[in-house]
Amino acid sequence: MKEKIEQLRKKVEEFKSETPQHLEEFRIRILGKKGELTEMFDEFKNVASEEKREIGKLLNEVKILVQQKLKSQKELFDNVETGKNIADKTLPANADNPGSRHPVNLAKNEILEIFTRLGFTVADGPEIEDDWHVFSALNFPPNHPARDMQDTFFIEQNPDILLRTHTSSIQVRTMERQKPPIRVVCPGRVFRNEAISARAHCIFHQVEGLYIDKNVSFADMKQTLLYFAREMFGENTEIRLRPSFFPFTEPSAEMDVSCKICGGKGCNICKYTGWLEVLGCGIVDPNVLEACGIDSKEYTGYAFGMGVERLAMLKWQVKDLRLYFENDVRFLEQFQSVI
Ligand code: 2NL
Repeated sequence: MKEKIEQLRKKVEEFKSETPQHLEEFRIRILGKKGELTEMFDEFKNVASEEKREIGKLLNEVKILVQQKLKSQKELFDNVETGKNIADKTLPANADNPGSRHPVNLAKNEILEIFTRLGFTVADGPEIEDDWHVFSALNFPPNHPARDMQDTFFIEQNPDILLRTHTSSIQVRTMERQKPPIRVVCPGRVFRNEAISARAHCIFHQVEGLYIDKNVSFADMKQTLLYFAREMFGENTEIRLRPSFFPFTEPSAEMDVSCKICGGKGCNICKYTGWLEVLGCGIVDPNVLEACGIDSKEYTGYAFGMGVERLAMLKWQVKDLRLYFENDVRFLEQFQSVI
């Protein structure tokens, strides 16, 4: 009897459950009606009275050991399930919940992938910038409203140090550093001193693009952006360009894509116009090229810029921009299946 108890003790000590079901089977095998320990307690009746004290003690010890084991193994599963895996840091991650990429990142990656397929490279730059790279080099007149405290975040009231309001500053740095031909896309966070609403946020993401070479035309830009629109929103997508104004491009345009929700018939997403505005673009103003050390008589170029949150809203029909900033897992986990 003593030997049987000892064998059971070893078995219990060595036991490690792989799944909650496995743990329950273990419990039944030991403590169930016909369980190994239950049967030993039954046999206890037949133990000689001089041995009862010793055997009884051993049996009770094993019973406590089994209960402790069941409790600690159950805790492990509970912790894994609730994500606070505090009991055993060496356990493998819970493969059922590997997390998901943020939709803004998914949209950004897709935009960058489309342009890199066309030969664009990706460039990066600082979020804290100076007036030159954000405004002056980009042909903003001295009294342009974007330079106002109301629109731009300045650092310690210093009018020369600010948070970039667009990623064009990366392109300015690229032009200063590199000779044409230049083909870059510049993703990044940008900052604007705006009230937060369903359509605007003070921090958001942009991707801008720049192409400079000899004889680059408006038609080149149009065809590249048509390719982009069809890759991003589907092969039947149509585009239209409306005249617009930016200080850094001339001529400038805004690009709409045909609404894929209603197929152009009109719905509440496109506000019954059949078109969705997705980006701004234009031919780089010669003043900008000259400011960045590029001969505007030899070279021309086009540029474009888009808000990543806005494209992500259109792609997945999200009506409120704030969802992209709140990080509510009930929203984020809906993007699990998107690569
Ligand atoms: C918009 C419009 C645009 C650009 C960005 C650019 C950059 C350089 C020179 C010229 Cl370095 N242009 N960028 C051009 C046109 C439009 O963005 O609505 N973005 C969200």
